[in-house]
Amino acid sequence: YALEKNLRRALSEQEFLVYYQPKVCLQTSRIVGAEALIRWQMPDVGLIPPDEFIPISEEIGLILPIGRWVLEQSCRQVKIWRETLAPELVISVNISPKQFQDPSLLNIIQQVLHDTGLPGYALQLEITEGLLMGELELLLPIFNAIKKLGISISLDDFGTGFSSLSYLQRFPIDNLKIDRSFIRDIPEKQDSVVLTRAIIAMATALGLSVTAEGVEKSEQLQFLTESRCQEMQGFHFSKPLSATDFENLLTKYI
Ligand code: G
Ligand code: G
Ligand code: NA
Ligand code: MN
Repeated sequence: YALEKNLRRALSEQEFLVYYQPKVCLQTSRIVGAEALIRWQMPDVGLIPPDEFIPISEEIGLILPIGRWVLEQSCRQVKIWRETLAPELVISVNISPKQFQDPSLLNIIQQVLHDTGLPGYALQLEITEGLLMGELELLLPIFNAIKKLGISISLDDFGTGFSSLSYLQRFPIDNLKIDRSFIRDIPEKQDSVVLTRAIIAMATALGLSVTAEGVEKSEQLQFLTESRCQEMQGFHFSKPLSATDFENLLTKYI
């Protein structure tokens, strides 16, 4: 209960921060995107990671205002970076399944794009496989409306859930994000090597782009380049950074 009270206060007292982790194009080695990752700067305690407060925020419904705040904050920031440092930067925002159950999600997204001036094609939504197990009839219209705004959709943590590959045909998905549990064991574990190659081949055949997350070593980078993966994210390149640090990184890459 104390946590719940603190979380409500965090929202009104603006104790949340957005961190940004770069996504790098394997072909050009340039930063092409950023994933927005929320942090809680709790007074006298320090920086609290999302794993410790997103699940409870989902339970108590606070994920709706928090999710809206992250979307607005990160779209506003990336609009500025596109104008000053990186004209083609795309922002990826994690969207909880609970946000998809909210009938006003589409309105909120439209409102945020309007208020921040960010074009829809500069926004990507990261969703998880669990969401796609919901009712197709309810979800598909929302997905289609999102796509009409030019927004792209990425399937996060791919390979870990109860993914049915038919989802990839039924929903207008643009990108697969290979879960870092596969990348972690490359090149040591043959299973992970084979599965990652297969995921990239399948995605390519379906016309989807692929992002590898959790890239930590240059051997992994080399493997992904040879396997024609398009994008990578991970500590090998950078951990998630504050807006100031991300901006410094962008400045170096001009
Ligand atoms: O940044 P970190 O690796 O600690 O993130 C842990 C988890 O929290 C990740 O799975 C990430 O998707 C999730 N997460 C981070 N920011 C957000 C957010 O703004 N909204 C939602 N729904 N999840 C987030
Ligand atoms: O579930 P999701 O993909 O949204 O998780 C993003 C989280 O992954 C972030 O919290 C980030 O800190 C973490 N992360 C990003 N890159 C790496 C990496 O190279 N290694 C590890 N162990 N974690 C990473
Ligand atoms: Na994510
Ligand atoms: Mn992920």
